[in-house]
Amino acid sequence: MISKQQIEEKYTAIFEQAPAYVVRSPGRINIIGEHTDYNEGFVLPTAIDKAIYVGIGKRDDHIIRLYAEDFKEYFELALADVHPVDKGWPNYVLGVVHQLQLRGANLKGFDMYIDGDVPLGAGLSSSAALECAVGFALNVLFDLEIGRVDIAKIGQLAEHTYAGVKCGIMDQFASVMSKAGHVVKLDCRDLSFSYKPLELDDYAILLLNTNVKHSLASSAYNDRRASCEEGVRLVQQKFPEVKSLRDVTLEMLEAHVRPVDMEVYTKCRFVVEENERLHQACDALEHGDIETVGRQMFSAHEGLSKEYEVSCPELDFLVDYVKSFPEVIGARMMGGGFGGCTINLVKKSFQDLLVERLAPIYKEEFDLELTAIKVIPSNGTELL
Ligand code: GAF
Repeated sequence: MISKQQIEEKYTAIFEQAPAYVVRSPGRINIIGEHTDYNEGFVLPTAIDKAIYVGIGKRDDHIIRLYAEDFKEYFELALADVHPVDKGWPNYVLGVVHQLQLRGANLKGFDMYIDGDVPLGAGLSSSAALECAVGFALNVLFDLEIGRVDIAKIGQLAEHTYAGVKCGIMDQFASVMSKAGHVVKLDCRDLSFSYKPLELDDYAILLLNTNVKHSLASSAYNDRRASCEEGVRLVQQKFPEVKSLRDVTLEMLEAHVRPVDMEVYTKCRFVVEENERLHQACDALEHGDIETVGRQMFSAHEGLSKEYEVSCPELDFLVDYVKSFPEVIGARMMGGGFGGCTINLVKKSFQDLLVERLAPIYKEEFDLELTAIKVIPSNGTELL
């Protein structure tokens, strides 16, 4: 946790006056429903108690000045000259500014200080958290009167245009809309949603961070999305009413995609099955049947690894290893893939022992540290 006072002090030291506002925008986990969001399916995420924090204040000119604590770096640009830059992190701010400009928002210059405790590259959506923090902060600073869901959509568009990842809406929606102690069941077609209490009895959610992010992540993500669109295009030749994989059945895939393109078929089948797994897990959660939730998580990992092919040896190793313990009832890779964290449903009393046993074995196998992260389902973006 980073306090409001810490952000205010740092901001003041850098920009020589106090910030007008401090905003906290969290990272997220997702219980199940991976790569379903951009196929208009369902997801089951929630925000966590790790967040990006920004301090923001107005300037008298039309300059944007940024400081990122993680990189100890400044960045400056005129509002009239906003464009994607080579350096990574400013793009998440500039992308949001650009989207607001496209909507005709009346922005002036501002100073922004950025800090956070969401581990970067761990698949916990630090980038979405930053986009939403920026959108939320500019909204209050310039009285833009933009609603929360629109802030999420602006963040998603920023990711498409300034980070080059054609992501779905899950991460930004979870960051902005989550409610403490609950998961959000989100229909990514019309963005209708409901909150479900996350009651896990004797179990806890434990994240295991592989501490790797393989470089093909963004391009492979966009490739998977393209495969899904190709599958839809093939089905549409027979069923023009089909809009996305959400409307597609396994029978349709079998008849109209499999004979044409086995690769596309396998990817699409994963998405259709994953959406089904989500519904079953969600029903089980509502009935307190945690074991079924866990089983669905294990089978989601199988699909993500073998069919959708977005896992990596480090993630597969962690999921395989925990399977041998009766105290771990579910585990899978989480998020886009190719690194980051696994999400595990573990008996509360067994969490520390599990990490103690697993960390040296993981180190031996990959020469990498394993980091365990205990998370608490938390509220979405807020003004501190
Ligand atoms: C990434 C994306 F940003 C999300 O939109 C989602 O597609 C996820 O990967 C996979 O479920 O986090």
